[in-house]
Amino acid sequence: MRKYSAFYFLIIFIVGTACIGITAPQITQPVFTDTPISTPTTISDPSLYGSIKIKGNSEFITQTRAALTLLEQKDPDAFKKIQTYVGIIEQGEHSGMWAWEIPPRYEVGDVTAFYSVSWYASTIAHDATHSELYAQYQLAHPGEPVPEDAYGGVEIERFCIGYQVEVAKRIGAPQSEIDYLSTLDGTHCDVDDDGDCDWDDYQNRDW
Ligand SMILES: [Ca+2]
Ligand SMILES: [Ca+2]
Repeated sequence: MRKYSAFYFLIIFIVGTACIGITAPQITQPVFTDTPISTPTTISDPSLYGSIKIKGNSEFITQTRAALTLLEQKDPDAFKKIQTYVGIIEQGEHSGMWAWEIPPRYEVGDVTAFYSVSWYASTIAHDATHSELYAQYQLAHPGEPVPEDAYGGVEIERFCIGYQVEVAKRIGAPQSEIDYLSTLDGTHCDVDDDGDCDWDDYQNRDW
């Protein structure tokens, strides 16, 4: 008889424990059921980072996500500007900001994207500034065409490089990248050295 008593005690103990085990998750069930529905949909599409659409091969998407993560973590203000003024980041032959497109698109060549994560990140901030200037002019002059010198040209390049240096420092870019940026005088966009920054220059970009 003593053996049976011990047996029943054991059964009750197990059932009792099991009941607690079942009851506890039921209380928090709404949390557990809500989370798996919303989270995987955002994680499962690596080509979306916040509101930014990334277009390119898988290496490009991985590199772009790394650059955006660095900006988001180390320079939230720059990341906020990028989210506002860049809708698409697309792998391309050259690097340049298509500010007049809807949404604005930053086209990036592999030379720029794969030089380093910090370099790539700082160029995204640089080109978001071109797009920001375009959008600001448009907002201030509704219905008017946006002149090129409102968002491009040597003076604007200097302004964007200045901002890029600040971002590079905040995201912990190596000194070599900061030193290189400080050598740029804004004329890097004039690739064929004829005094302007036009379509010919864009086509001749090796970055
Ligand atoms: Ca030129
Ligand atoms: Ca020209």
